[in-house]
Amino acid sequence: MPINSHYKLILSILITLFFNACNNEKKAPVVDADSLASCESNLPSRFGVKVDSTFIKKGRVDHADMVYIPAGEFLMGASDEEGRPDEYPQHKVKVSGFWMDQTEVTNASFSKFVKATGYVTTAERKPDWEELKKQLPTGTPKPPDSVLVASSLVFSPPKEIVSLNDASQWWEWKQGADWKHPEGPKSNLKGRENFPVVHVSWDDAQAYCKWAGKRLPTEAEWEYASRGGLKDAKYPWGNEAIEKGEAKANTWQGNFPLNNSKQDGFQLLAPVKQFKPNGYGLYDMSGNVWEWCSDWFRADHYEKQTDVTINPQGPKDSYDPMEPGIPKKVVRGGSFMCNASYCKGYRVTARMKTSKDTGLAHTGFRCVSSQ
Ligand SMILES: [Ca+2]
Ligand SMILES: [Ca+2]
Repeated sequence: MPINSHYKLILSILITLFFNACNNEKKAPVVDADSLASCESNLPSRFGVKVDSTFIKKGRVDHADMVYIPAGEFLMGASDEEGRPDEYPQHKVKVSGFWMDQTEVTNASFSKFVKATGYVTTAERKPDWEELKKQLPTGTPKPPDSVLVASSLVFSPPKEIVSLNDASQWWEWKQGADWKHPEGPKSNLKGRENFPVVHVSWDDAQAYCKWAGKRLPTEAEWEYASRGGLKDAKYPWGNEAIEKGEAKANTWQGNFPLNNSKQDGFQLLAPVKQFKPNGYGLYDMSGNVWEWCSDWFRADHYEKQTDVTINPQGPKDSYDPMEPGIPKKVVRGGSFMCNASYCKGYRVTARMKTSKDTGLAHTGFRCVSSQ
C-alpha cells in the first residue's frame, strides 16, 4: 500500500465521523450513546505517546495573575434545553475556595516552563505503533516510519464543505506542528507571546501546572468559576445571546468553517484578555481555546449524582459511548471555532472530551491552586 494510502487509512479511521452533538439541535435530557458525538470524537490521538514528568519538581505557587474564587454551592449542569444529553441533570455541588489563573496559559509562560525544565511535549514525540495498532482494525499493516512522525492537528478550513458532520474536512494532521510551530514547521511564536499555548496534551498541561506549583481545575471548579457568581446563567457574562451587543468572547461568526465575518475582531486565535472578564475577573472562560480539566469524562456521570457532592473529582474512569476504547479527559469553554450553528461550547455547562494525549490548535488550559 502506498504511503499516502496508509496515511489516509489511519486518518479516515480516526478522524471525526459523527458531529451531531456539536449541532445546536435541541435534545431530550437523557444520555443516548447515538447522539453523544463530540467536536473531537475520533480525531487522531497521539497514539499512546507517553511523556514522563516525574523529573519535574513541584514549584511554589505565585498568586500574581491569579484570582481567588470564593467557596460556594451551585447547581452544576444545564437547566435550559440547549445542552447536550451529558449536561443533565443539574446536581448540587459545593466547592472550597481556590485560586485560578486569570487567563489561559500563554506561550510566554509555557516558554519559561520549557526553558526551566527541558520538557518535550507530546506532539513533539514520535507516535508509538504498538499503541496505534490497538485503535486500528486487526491486521492493519504497519505504516512506514515516514508516516509515524511527530504531528499535531491544525485547523485548515476547506474551500467548500460537504457536511458539518465530517471534521476531517477542516482538521489536518500536520507533521511538525507543535506548541512552538502552531501551523506547522514554518510557523513560529513571534508576536504571539500573549496568545494561549496550543497543541498541548493533558499530560503537558499537568506537567506545566506541577512546575508552577499549581494543578488543573476539576470540572466542577471550572464550571463554578466560569459562572462568575451568577445564578444559573447560560454564559459567563449572563444570558444575553453571544451575537447581541458588544463582542463577549472569541468565537466564530458566519458560516463555519468557510466564512468568518470576524465581528469579534479575530479570525483564529486571539491574545488573552481581549474581552471583558467575568464576575470573578477571569478572562476567556468562553471561547478562544478549550481548556483541559483534571477529570475523566463519562457521558453518564451527571446521572449518577444523587446527593450534594463536595469538591467532586470526577469519575474514576472514562467512558465515551462514541469511542468506548479511548479514555478521555474533559475540556471546557469552547474555542475560536465555536459557532451557534455547530458548537455552542461557550455555554458555561457545555462539556467536551478529548483523549489525553491529543494536541489540537484550539485546546489549551489554565491552572488553579487550593493554597
Ligand atoms: Ca473570532
Ligand atoms: Ca477559553
